[in-house]
Amino acid sequence: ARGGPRPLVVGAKPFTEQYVLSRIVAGVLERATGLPATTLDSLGSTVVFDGLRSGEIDAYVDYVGTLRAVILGRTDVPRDRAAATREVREALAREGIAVAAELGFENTYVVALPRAQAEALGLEQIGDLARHAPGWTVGGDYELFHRPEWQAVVATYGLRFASERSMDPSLLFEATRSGEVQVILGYSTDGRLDAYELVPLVDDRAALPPYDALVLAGPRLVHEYPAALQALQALAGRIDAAQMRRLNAAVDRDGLAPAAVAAGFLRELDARP
Ligand code: PBE
Repeated sequence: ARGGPRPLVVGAKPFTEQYVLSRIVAGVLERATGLPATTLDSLGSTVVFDGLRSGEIDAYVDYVGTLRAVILGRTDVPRDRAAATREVREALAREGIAVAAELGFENTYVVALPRAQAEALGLEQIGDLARHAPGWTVGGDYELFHRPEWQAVVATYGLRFASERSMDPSLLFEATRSGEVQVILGYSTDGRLDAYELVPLVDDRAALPPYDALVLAGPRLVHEYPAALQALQALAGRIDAAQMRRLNAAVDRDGLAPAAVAAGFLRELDARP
């Protein structure tokens, strides 16, 4: 049998940002513990959280609104951003999970469509879609249409689409070009919104919660590797939305590997501690 402790495991949901951030977190953990850290990709929100809670996964990045909706089952939209984060922190602490760092950006769902179409029809706010929705197909990732946030958007703005199409989030953008879908629920930190000339509609009635990104640490890090937890704290406030969009674009637009983008980020972090 092989001796020594098992490698640390960092989880990732199935989209670019998660691939990049998991490799950043893994890099920090390796340096702080001397243990190898592997990444486990393409897990759904519930699966990755359960893995963290049970100790199969040691860390991953999740978002305040997601944790509130999917994990705590809260469907109301919090008024106060800091209070929402605090509420999530406290609930996680009761499960033996620590928030190691608030990264400094949010990644919210954005309702977006081709700019030319939005301008031609005079669409600016999500509610402006109500008239067109019955003739349109909306695209989203594999979780969206089962999530309470989608129910909230649909109910708040009275939207009834002709159909809903789930797909890999990396295909959503091309689907607006091919005409397979007319509207998407993309991610606000996606590096391709501009390149595909998509315009986000304003959530003027605040149907969506805040989605601030948190690095979560599981029981094993909390109890056995306090130095690792401390090392992750160095990531607090180090990635704003513009930076995250650049990291995502380096993968999705420029074709770099997530591991290479993560390594570049860590080198820069070292250069300006
Ligand atoms: N989000 C937007 C999703 C995907 C991107 C952060 C709300 C989530 O992972 O929960």
